[in-house]
Amino acid sequence: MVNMTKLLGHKVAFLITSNIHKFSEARRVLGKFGIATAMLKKVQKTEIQNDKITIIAKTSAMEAFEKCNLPSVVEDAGLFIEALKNFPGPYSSYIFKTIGNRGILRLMEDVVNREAKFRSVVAFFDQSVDESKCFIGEVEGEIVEEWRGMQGFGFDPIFRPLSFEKTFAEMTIQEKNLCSHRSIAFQKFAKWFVQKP
Ligand code: ITT
Repeated sequence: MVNMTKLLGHKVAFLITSNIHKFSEARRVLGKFGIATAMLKKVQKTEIQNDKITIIAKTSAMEAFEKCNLPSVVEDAGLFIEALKNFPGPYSSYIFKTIGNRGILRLMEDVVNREAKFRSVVAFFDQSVDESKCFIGEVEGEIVEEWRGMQGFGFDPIFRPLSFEKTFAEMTIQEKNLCSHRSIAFQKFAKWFVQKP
């Protein structure tokens, strides 16, 4: 059987996503490890009734492998706001599409504790593993008082990582990759993936 994680001598990660920003961030991280990244557009997402992003990512990677028969990488991320009891967490996509950043800022009006974190789970599945391999990255930070920055996507304009002055949306991809949840998770994945036979 052809080893699809290697093409023309290069390691290739097939990232299943419909988010081009996510792909651009991941591609740069994996490139540093000599891994090429191909984006496979997510056609349909099964709505899993589960509040753990790890389980969502693991299941999505297995489903993707079943559908396309390629070694599949899926990344699922969420924003967890402490004062809101970790909301929106696994519901981040839905909340972003509905109330968006303005809605989150409204919920956070007059809230003193602004602590929040992003969590990213990278899941890999192919015929060589019994269950999806998972790699987790987290970044601590805060929800800023006012929307700042035009770059990035999603909650980037309202999240400032600890020890940085800028929000994610005020950073270039390279700057965001110095500290982001996604970058940490993909680096862990890359270290495992380059060793994989
Ligand atoms: P997929 O096609 O890969 O699923 P997605 O955009 O739906 O892409 P996720 O489910 O992983 O991505 O993310 C859930 C939501 O959390 C997403 O809609 C974004 O708005 C937000 N999000 C995830 N990562 C983020 C990041 O690095 N910066 C800002 N917002 C992020």
